[in-house]
Amino acid sequence: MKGGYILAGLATWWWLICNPFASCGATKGSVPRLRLSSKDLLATNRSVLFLGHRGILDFRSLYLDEYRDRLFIGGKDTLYSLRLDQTNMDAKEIYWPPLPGQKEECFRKGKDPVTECANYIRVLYPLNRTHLLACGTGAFHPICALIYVGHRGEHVFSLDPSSVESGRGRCPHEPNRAFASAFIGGDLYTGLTADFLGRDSVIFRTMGHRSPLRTEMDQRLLNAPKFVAAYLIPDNDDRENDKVYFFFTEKAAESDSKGRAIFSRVGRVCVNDAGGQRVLVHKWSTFNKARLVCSVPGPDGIDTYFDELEDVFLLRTKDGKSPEIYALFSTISNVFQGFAICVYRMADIWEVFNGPFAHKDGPDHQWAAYEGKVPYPRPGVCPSKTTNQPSRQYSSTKDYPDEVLHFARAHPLMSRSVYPLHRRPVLVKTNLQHRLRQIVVDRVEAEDGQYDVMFIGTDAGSVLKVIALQRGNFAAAEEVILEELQVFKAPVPITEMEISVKRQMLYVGSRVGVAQVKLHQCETYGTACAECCLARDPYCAWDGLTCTRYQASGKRRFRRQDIRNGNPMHQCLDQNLTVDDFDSTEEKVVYGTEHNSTFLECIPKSPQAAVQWFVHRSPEELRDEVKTDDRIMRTEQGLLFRKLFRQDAGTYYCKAQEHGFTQTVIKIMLEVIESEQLEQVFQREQEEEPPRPLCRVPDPRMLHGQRMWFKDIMHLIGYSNLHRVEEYCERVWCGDRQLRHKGRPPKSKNMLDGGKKGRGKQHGERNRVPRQAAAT
Ligand SMILES: *[C@@H]1O[C@H](CO)[C@@H](O)[C@H](O)[C@H]1NC(C)=O
Ligand SMILES: *[C@@H]1O[C@H](CO)[C@@H](O)[C@H](O)[C@H]1NC(C)=O
Ligand SMILES: *[C@@H]1O[C@H](CO)[C@@H](O)[C@H](O)[C@H]1NC(C)=O
Ligand SMILES: CC(=O)N[C@H]1CO[C@H](CO)[C@@H](O)[C@@H]1O
Repeated sequence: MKGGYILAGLATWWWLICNPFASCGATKGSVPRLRLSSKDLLATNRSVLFLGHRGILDFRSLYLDEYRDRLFIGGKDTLYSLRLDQTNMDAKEIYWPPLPGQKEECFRKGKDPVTECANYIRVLYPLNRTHLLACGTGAFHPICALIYVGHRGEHVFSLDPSSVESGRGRCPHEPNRAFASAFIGGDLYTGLTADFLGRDSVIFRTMGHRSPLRTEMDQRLLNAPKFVAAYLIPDNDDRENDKVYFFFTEKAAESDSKGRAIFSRVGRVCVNDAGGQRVLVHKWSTFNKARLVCSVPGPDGIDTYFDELEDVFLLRTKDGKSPEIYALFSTISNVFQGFAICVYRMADIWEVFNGPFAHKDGPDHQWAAYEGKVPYPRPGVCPSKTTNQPSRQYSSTKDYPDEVLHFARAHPLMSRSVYPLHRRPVLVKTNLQHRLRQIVVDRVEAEDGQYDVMFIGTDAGSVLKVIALQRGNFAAAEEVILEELQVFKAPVPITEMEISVKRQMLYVGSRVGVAQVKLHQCETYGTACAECCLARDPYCAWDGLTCTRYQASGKRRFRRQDIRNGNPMHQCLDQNLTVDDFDSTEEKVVYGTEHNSTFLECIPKSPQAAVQWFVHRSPEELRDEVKTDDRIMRTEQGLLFRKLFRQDAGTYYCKAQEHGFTQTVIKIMLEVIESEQLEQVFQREQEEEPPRPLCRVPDPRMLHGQRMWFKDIMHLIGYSNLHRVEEYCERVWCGDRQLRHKGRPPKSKNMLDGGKKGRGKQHGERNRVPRQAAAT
């Protein structure tokens, strides 16, 4: 059976790679339209970094407080409070180490003193108007405490030492193990392993006025689960029906592959569960779970499943009812690694929970839908007005008949699975260099409708901003990667993401720190209508003058946007489609020596653009497309002359073309130094002090696969004479730089003085509750 599965997987894998709709890595659509480095992001104020007071945060948790305009951050032995309404953020810190003796105890029990035996703050929730609840691992001895944060407008931050108590069941022992929690009405709901050895996997309710509850230790309920998220999602207006949903993966008992398979689940409990009276005392009596399926149909009818849940985001709708669930899945086998995002509707989840229970008569029987009589009240139904009728008074789960509780205990799993919207993922990524870890989604109003903009955090410190365009119900969605933001310079995994629609900001956490990143910065796309249009960013539109934030409710102004097609021909015809303003294009002068190689660099802002080179050799001649051959080659980074001739001198134009929009990226004046002229220079040079090495030969990697051409240059100059190589570089390759010799003015002015001229390159409410669920 297993062999068959792998083969099927392989067949589908090829299909995924080769199907243009399945967003292959090879198609242009899966290349980000704009890539911004962490330096770019900081320089343009797109992002602000907070790395703690000692340079490394060892970040674990955050709570975005929109009411107080503050950001609370939990790290290793520390808590921070930042003010979001001030540019300097005024960071305040609380030092909170493990209880005395716990560090030593942790070390004695064989844990790592540096990476484990500390108090990693993993739980942060608002308790009431003045206090936060914080819990940490306490060096494998979880602790909780109350933090005084003051009223709105004040910036106070202190830990109440008298409030420190055991955090067992509220916070994991481990600094990194996956866990999920939600704080609802003063009760903390957690899905975690609650013991030192990490064996007791359990869903808990603790703290508040409701009685503490837990799941029984029973593999039918939870089987080595990895918890991902927990949310309160009301069924309807009746608060008595409120349920908390847990999203996790676990070993799947019902799969054919003898318990090896991992399935993703959605599980739920009633908020007003009080446990049983004789059976299931202090245990959940309303727990049910169902499989979450996210798969791609293959051409042969065999699906590829993405079974490992990575992250879940609850996209709340305007009316607060029926949120949509965005889930990020992975599948990693020795055959292939892939990621998929599936969207689930609550209506589909409710239907599965209202459907048949999964049942198995004995070890030798198959799993099937339970067809016998289900006792009343149906297991999983919360006690409410419906169950509390004069004839049968079930006002609490404690009143439920033992028969109901026995049935519930034996049938936690639903027979049917939950399938995603359109029965397929909205996004599939297969041949990625990095893994996808986190997702948040913003539903954005654009000129032609609503778009769900996905922000996906990778394990390489970057965030992808993506939209999936659905064309009809059955076709696979088209993926458009709007931007790739390298939020952290280091390739660290992103472990937490939070969105503030109110502030139009993204909060991104990784081990090293937390970044505040603007959701959009429309001017980055460029200064022409076509550039704005090609960006296809639902946040941005051309207002007649610049690329700016699109405001659906704003004054009716001239606005251009084409997210569906990104076709500037339609949108910008009356605007200048060809930004061919030669005078204002950045101009460079490059010197090359006759008979030697030279390189003209041109990297368009959009990797999706096609490049064309034109040359204007003399005023009498017309502008001509550069003919490439063995001697003149086009590379991804520019134009390479293996051997330069006198007649190559002229002005070169690098033009980028994308969807009919043409733009001159750079204008390069190439001057050819004739060999005799050069000899003279070298002779004169020898009589004076040799220049300081300033060499800036293009990195051979830049020539990407063209390494041998670089070798050509070295060969021409001769390896033995390195001093001359440096001189040569300084004069020719660094032609766009002034020489900076101490107190010595540049010589041979006409040859050495190159430089950039002209203008510089343009660099490039809804009611939503924070994802860790709302407090009262
Ligand atoms: C970034 O913000 C700082 C401080 O607010 C400001 O001085 C600077 O001019 C801004 N830079 C840009 C490129 O907007
Ligand atoms: C919040 O809770 C703490 C601890 O129970 C209490 O001391 C404080 O008075 C409460 N604050 C408000 C505003 O209720
Ligand atoms: C188009 O370009 C020309 C010359 O480059 C300029 O004079 C004109 O104002 C531009 N028109 C628009 C609508 O931007
Ligand atoms: C400056 C320099 O290295 N010039 C070289 C250009 O190529 C010829 C051979 O074609 C060499 O002799 C020069 O030294």
